[in-house]
Amino acid sequence: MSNSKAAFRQLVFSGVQPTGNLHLGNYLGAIRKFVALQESFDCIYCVVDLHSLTATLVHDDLADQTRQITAAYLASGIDPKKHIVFNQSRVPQHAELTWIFNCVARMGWLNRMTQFKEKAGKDRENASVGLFDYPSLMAADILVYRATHVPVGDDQKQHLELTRDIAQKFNNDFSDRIAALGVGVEMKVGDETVNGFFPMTEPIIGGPAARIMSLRDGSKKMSKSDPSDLSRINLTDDADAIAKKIRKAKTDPEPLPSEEAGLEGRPEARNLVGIYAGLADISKQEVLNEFGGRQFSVFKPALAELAVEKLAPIAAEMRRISADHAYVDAVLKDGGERACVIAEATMKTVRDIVGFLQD
Ligand code: AQP
Repeated sequence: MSNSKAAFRQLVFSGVQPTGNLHLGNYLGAIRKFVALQESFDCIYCVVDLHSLTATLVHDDLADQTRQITAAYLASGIDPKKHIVFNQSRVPQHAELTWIFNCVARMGWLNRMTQFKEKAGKDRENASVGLFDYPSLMAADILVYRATHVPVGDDQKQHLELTRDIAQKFNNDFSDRIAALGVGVEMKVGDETVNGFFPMTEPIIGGPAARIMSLRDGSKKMSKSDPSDLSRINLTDDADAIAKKIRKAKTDPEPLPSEEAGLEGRPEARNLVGIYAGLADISKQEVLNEFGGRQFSVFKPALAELAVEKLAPIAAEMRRISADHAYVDAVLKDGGERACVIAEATMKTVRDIVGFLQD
């Protein structure tokens, strides 16, 4: 007997933490992809304020930072009427599903997460339980909407793999109940066709800008929490700041190579070429076709000009939108209400699958 549905609804989910100034890595690695995916998917884009407590528990300005990320979404071209834009804490089902996933996920799985190791550093005993559990909340964020696709930067790849592991274990552990309730969906897992409630979510990672590195150190990713502001280009930087940061970006003394293979072992050069390619929406090889053999004294001003051309309109629009608190708050409220309807429908079934007594 098979009373399962044939396929999952194709749905995109992703989020950004309100933990400080958005930078070029967040934009090229994530937000620009969010914008492009609107054309072919229904999308849910979240400002993940619950996650931000793992970075800083007591924020002076969490509400304003939440508005700032929302403004970046809208200024970049996300349409909050056709799609859903909201802040995570408005939808308590994320936290509810996290608890169930905490009981599905294994300590060994979370112990392997490199982001926890990097963020906790040497003082693991003093790291918050929330930081350790971050990937479980991320899995719940995605699966509470049964999202099939998640655009993220390369640094989130391991968390997406964990999300699939959690979905698969939930589907296996509760397979009899899922079948008895008739709430499963047929899907391929490896060579097998299985019937599960949660999809095996696909990450959307890639392109020349999947991992933008610090402008000061080509081995470290560009990050909001890097103490050096010169390490990143903020979306709100003005033209002078962008030009200065690119001028001061670390490089090596060689001219740019003509072939991509020549970027091997030159992390700073590879990073700047990747940034140019990401901004111009071309491949690294196409950048090298134009700049191969040229010195950084020629390439850096061209990169600065391109960055200003692409980012200045977004920065201006962000300033305009984020000043309009009433508008931003209304977008988040409306998005939260629509997200809640989907999340509650999932949780009602999850509660039945788990066996909780409910009305
Ligand atoms: N350097 C990067 N290159 C490409 N993509 C990146 N992302 C982050 N840094 C880069 C992607 O941006 C999205 C949102 O990230 P986030 O703010 O939720 O968390 P994060 O990855 O922890 O970002 P940061 O800037 O490094 O913040 P802090 O310093 O607070 O930890 C994600 O899709 C991420 O992959």
